[in-house]
Amino acid sequence: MAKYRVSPIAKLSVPMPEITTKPRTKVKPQTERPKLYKVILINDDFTPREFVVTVLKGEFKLSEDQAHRIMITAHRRGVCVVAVFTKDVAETKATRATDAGKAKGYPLLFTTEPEE
Ligand code: TYC
Repeated sequence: MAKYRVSPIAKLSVPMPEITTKPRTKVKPQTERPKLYKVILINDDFTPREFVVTVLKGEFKLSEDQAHRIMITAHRRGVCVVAVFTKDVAETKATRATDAGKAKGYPLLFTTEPEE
């Protein structure tokens, strides 16, 4: 009667390492916020104050009072942030507002710059 032999595979088998996994605590936000851009009003010596106010009200949907404050700030300090928007909207509004001045022969200028 043949004796059983221990299989060479069984002799070589090693215990499975115990793998522990740490649950993830930090999760990536599902929706990234779009970068915002400031529309900036630049002062000049020629555009009439009332025209600047009219453009601000028309293009940026500001009240008479808000538009007047922004115009006066740019007039006194040289520049004033009008509002912040996504890049496309900021650039479109700055261009349209600048073109409104150009159409009347004024050097009125609106620029855009990214928020920190
Ligand atoms: N400085 C202009 C004036 O005295 C008025 C003005 C204000 C023009 C703000 C541009 O961004 C401006 N008529």
